[in-house]
Amino acid sequence: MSKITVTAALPYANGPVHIGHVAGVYLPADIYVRYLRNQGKEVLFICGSDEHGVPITIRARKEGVTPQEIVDRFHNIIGKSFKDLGVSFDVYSRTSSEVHKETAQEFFLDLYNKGVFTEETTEQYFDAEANQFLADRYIVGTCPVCGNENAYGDQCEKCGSTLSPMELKNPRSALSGNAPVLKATKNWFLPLDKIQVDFLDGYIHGHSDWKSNVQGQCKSWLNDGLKPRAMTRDLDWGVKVPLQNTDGKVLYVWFEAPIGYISATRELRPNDWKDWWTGDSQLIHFIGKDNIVFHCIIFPAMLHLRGDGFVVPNQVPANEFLNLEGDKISTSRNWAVWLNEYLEEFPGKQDELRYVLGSILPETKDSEFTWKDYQTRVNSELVSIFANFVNRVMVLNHKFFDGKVPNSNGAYDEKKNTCRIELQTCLNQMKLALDEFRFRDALSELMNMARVGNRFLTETEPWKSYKESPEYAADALNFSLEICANLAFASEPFLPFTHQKLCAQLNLLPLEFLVQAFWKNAKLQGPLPAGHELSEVAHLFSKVEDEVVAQQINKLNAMKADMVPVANTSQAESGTTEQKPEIQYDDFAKLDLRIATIVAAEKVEKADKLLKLTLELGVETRTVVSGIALHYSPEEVVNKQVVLLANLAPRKMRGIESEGMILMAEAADGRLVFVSPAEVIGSGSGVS
Ligand code: B3M
Ligand code: ZN
Repeated sequence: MSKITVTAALPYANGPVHIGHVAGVYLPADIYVRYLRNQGKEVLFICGSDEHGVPITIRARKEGVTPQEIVDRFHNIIGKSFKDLGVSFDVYSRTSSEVHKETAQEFFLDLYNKGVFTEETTEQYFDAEANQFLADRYIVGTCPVCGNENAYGDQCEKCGSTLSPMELKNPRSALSGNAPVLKATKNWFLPLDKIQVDFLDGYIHGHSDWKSNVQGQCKSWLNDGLKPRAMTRDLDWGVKVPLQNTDGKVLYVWFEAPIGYISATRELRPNDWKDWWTGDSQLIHFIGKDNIVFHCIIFPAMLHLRGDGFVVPNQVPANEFLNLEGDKISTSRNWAVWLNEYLEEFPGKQDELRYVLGSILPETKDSEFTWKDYQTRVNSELVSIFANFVNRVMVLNHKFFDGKVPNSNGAYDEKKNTCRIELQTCLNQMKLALDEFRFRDALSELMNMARVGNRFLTETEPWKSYKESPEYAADALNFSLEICANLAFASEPFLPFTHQKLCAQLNLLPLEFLVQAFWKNAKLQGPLPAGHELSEVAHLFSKVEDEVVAQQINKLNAMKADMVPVANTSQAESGTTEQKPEIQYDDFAKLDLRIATIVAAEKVEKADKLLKLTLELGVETRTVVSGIALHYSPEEVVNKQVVLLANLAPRKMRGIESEGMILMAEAADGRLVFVSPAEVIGSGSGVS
């Protein structure tokens, strides 16, 4: 039997994961791996934190800590939140580990010794003051396409153009603000142009079995013609280049991160890790659409050139993006539902989130999460159909048959056979959908099975028949329990917590062999033996109240508002930096802007972005909560003079009444800078 290595994209350890990550990558991957395991297949589920790359160094600079401190913090938060959601990795490793460094350097050296790389000396932007070469993200300038003055060296957030640093007009360093100089530097390039002809064209066109969104993106890259790409960078945070005289150079993050899958396998299976990456093993990558080129073009090219029997990816079922309440999910704008916060605020409701996200997975196009939809699906599907059916069956069995499985006696054989055909059809559809990575469709079949159960119970009404003809009630409830057991087995890949709870209620232990019997051939399991003792009844799901929805939407809007007003939102993933719609003077005149002096500051409990400030405005003092805690410590801001929007309606943030808002400007690299008077002036002075 072939081994199957299933990987999930390594999340950047520069922040927590949010529901977009879960729906894009981790939930579909977990459903699929559970499905394979339940069939008794040899599968490893591999993941870990991606701990190099510029986003991490940007956050470290913002917070004034080391990159290692950032990745240590978020590696643990991310790993715990996946575990608590039931994402069943066999290993969750990290790319700052020694085994990864060794594996990545070995891989590079192997290709180097095979003469794969071309050595090219190019001119790169260098910041003389910071004494370092500048990664694309650290170069800012005017976009040649749309004129945005805060475009990055690799991309313009305003018009979406992919850029190279040399295309920017008036480039400046995001580190020192100075104009960078061009300096010669040698790096090692992967000749993708050559590899395209030798291997990639055939490989990609050979995969007509890949999802159309994946094929489409790959073919457009091939049609544009691949270009050599540097696999080393002049940076100090990353895996060092394992060659002489390469100080200050690291492996390109997208060269070494996919090797993280290999090093994580090595960490897990030191003795036979290679068996999972060579021979007839299958390799399946679960990713988001922004990672397609790295998993379908660059990494396969690396594996192919490595040779030594390394396999190349067989399947890359990439998902599109999940949006949130009508807007793109944006970490920098705090427009996200963070997984760790959901798990904290909704204890024991992992499967509600798995079910709702599983029902809206962005498998072929972007999809939308709203809290209203979360409430509707939980209340009208999980509670009203699935849980309601199970609960009625369990209560009736405890009431009429002392909590034991009653005898079946053929009373409803015809109806039962019809139901069994329907249930088996649902299961066949479920299996087909899972084999084709259509997890939404597969999950909908689980709910269809529960609908069959509900209809059977309603048609047979054992609570009525019990009085006159208890044998009818017995037959009906025996079969209803059979459906419950099949629901328990079928739910395992999707709702593992519900699977456990339902099997416990049915007193079905040990589970493994029962679940495998069900999934091995996707066959319905027969009735439970008469007399089998059931365990206590327990509610599987509870309704989501309107207040919960309102509270979550308020939280989102408050978090968005917490983000201090910035001169422009040139942050990654944000909207446009376009000028806002024109206003009249009268509109401006409504603003009461004052100079205020910060006389006290403190962190806000459990809100790593917020500082509580006490401002003095001449005769009065104000309390203002501001989202600058990641940028300034309380000590740094005391005695600063700021501009306060004094007549902004007060609002509660984390229980604190915030009376106004201070103005901040945002630098291109994301730093927040105070808007202050050019010289000290009396507090309370008006600004106009
Ligand atoms: N760290 C995830 C991202 O681009 C990236 C995946 C690496 S998988 C090797 O958001
Ligand atoms: Zn632009």
